[in-house]
Amino acid sequence: MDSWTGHEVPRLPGTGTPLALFDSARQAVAPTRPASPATMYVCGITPYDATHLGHAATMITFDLVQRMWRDSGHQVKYVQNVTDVDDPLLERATRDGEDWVVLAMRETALFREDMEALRIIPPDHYVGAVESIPAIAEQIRTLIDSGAAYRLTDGTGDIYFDVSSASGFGSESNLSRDQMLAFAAERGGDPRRPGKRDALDPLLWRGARDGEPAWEGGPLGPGRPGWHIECAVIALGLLGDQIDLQGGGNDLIFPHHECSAAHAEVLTGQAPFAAHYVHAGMIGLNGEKMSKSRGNLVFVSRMRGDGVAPMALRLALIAGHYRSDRQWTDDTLKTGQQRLHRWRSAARAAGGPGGADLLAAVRGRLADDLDTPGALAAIDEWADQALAGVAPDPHAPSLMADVCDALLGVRVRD
Ligand code: 5CA
Ligand code: ZN
Repeated sequence: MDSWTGHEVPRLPGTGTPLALFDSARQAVAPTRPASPATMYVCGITPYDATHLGHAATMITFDLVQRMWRDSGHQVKYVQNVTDVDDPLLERATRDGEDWVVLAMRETALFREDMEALRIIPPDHYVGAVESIPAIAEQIRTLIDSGAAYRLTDGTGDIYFDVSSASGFGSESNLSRDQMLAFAAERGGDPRRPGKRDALDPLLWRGARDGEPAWEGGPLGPGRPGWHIECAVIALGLLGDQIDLQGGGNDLIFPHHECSAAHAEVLTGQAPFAAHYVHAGMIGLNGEKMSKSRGNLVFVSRMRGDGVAPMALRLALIAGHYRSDRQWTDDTLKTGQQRLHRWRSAARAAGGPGGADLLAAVRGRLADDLDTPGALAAIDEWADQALAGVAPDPHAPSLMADVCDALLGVRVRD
């Protein structure tokens, strides 16, 4: 499906700093060593509601990764999916008496608008689950042929992945079996379903049910794909057998990324599927994770409609470290707005302290597992001095604006 429109990213002088990121599999910050091109897959929205600040924060996180890699001279190939058929989408459409296709199209269109407003560099491929069904069905057939998948005998036509076929199962999330069982139950899995070989086996193909959309699956029978196989197949098809980074929010560590990695590794015979599994913290409101099921959402489109500058939202969301779960409050927004105002004034100053030092500081902070609080502090300090008229290098404000634009995606020029 169509992506959104990007914008020019300024080239910065000198050489970028190699990026290190926390990898959930290794449980440590490790240098990224991207291939040529660098390959990144980020789990995108299930479009049954508008984009909220949590989605935005996660998308901004991976936008920063892309900007850091580009700054270091890497070409980046970026793929993001849209889960445009799945239980929550169908349930919402039924609840509201709406056509699920229309609902998905409308919310995806709004997401694109929000991403563009937030200056997120668009993915090279923005791919829906529905358009990927033939490829997904083919890979499920391969899994069945190799004995890694099996059909339940209860007449539903449902097909499951046998987790025992994946020798590395568990290595992405590092959880105990009890924790895995609890997360599976909480996040779309069905550990209590009878007839499975292992309670953790995830659904690959859901046989057709009355009142639900279904597609021809050839030998699979009519049905629709499960969730984890969607991301595995889209990533493998467009990015290759092993990728540099799989990303998403930390709600996807298990079962989603564990299972999609297991699918991919069994299909390709190569491990690890991703060199880095990178997870953004949850944005919460009133003490709870922002989520559609809880209904405590702050929508990006609503804030834009209220006249909030997208760049202030961006600054507000990166004021905390991407990995920390953090609460959204009125103060978070206010601080972002004040910072944007101050940075814009400073970018208009006649001069400022040396821009090269600022560039080195921001590169250094971001290269260290995207330390945005550190990067913002360096720019704040520069802005204070520029506004105080200290050390007036006349080229510094222009470089500062380019640094904000290229590395943080924050436009401070009028
Ligand atoms: N379609 C699947 C991924 S394949 C999905 O999780 N969709 S979603 O709409 O629920 O979330 C889209 C992305 O935003 C995912 O990467 C998810 O991890 C992330 N996300 C969801 N809620 C939050 C939140 N409150 N804070 C930060 N990120 C979030
Ligand atoms: Zn996904």
